[in-house]
Amino acid sequence: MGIFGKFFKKKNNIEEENKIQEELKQKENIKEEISKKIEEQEVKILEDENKDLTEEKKHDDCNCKSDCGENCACKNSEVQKENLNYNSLKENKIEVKEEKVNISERLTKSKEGFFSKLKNIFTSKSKISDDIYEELEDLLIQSDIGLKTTTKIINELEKKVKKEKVSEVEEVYNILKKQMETFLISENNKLFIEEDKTNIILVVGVNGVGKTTTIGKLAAKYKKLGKKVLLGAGDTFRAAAVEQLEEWAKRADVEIVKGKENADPASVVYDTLSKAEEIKADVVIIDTAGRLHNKANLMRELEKINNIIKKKNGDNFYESLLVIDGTTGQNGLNQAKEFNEVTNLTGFIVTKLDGTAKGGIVFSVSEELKKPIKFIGLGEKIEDLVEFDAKEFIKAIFEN
Ligand SMILES: Nc1nc2c(ncn2[C@@H]2O[C@H](COP(=O)(O)OP(=O)(O)O)[C@@H](O)[C@H]2O)c(=O)[nH]1
Ligand SMILES: [Mg+2]
Repeated sequence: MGIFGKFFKKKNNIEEENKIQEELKQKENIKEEISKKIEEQEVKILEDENKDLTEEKKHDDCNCKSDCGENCACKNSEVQKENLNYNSLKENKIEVKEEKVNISERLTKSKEGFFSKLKNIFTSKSKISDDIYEELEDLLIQSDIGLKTTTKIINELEKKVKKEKVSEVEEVYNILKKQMETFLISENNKLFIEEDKTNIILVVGVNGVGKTTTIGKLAAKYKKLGKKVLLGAGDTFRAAAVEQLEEWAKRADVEIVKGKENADPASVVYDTLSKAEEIKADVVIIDTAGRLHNKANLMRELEKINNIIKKKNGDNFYESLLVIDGTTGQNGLNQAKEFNEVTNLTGFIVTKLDGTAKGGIVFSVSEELKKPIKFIGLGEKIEDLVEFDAKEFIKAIFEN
């Protein structure tokens, strides 16, 4: 082959190679697009599942027979009367000593959003008029406090202002502040963790609200207090869920019991409680799956888990905490109502309050379900879970 022949052959080879490279690149792009589409689809399925759970409204034992709105008191009225038998508990509770997280700083979004507007309503008026109540009503609803709780707040405020013959606008603001504090249930808002026994904490809630993260944070807290902590990986729907809890167990330096993927969650709970007996654990925290297709499934699953706990724990008290994502607004309240129907909740944990300008859900779950918020999540790190203190919370959002 002459020099030109060689040159053209080389040129052809290069062209061939470029073509192959181009084809490979195109294939890579298509692959990327497909996996993006699959991912989007998966997220949508997940969202739909969670929506199902909150939107499915079967009011079997509700007299209103229509769609329960905010104003329906069907189940709530019973729930409100429900009295947890805390008195039977011994007094030797273990207190969680908080590492000081600056709540006020973490709630900056809420303060800048809703609560600064609240202050404006009062500072922009020189005398008390209906405008104040109207603007206040709009703002409370916007902030996810919900119609029912908002109406109650406004009515009580108006009554008090009239009764006490208040004439200063600033005084109305102070009354509102005190009143909102009373809406936050402060009885039994500490976790009941006793000495010399195995304390069980069951953690429930829909997917993505922050259950596993919160469990990791709780585990670290009790470990720091010198307790023997055991985690139960009851979310067996995905291998990744077990791995995530395992990661947290490592971080908090505590033990974990896990089943195989798709194992019966109740059997994992059983194994966890057996292990707890064996190692004499002080605190057992059980993770559960939120990816349940509908209320019937959820009910069955939780009933099984609760039965196993009762079998092992007898009639002894155990914590059953619902985790609510603070950024999901009134959806969170609907979830609380749904879960409250199927399991005897002992309190709530509201997460992601660092990421929302509307902290209103804190007021509506506490007021409507008459159960305490025990912890709030203020970030993704291990120390970002703080015991809920109504006074401190009000102070943080009402003051600059
Ligand atoms: N900003 C913020 N993110 C949180 C908080 N709690 C949980 N998360 C995040 O929420 C996402 C879902 O949490 P995960 O624990 O997996 O939820 P699960 O499905 O209920 O177990 C994760 O990315 C967490 O880091 C919180 O208090 N603040
Ligand atoms: Mg999880």
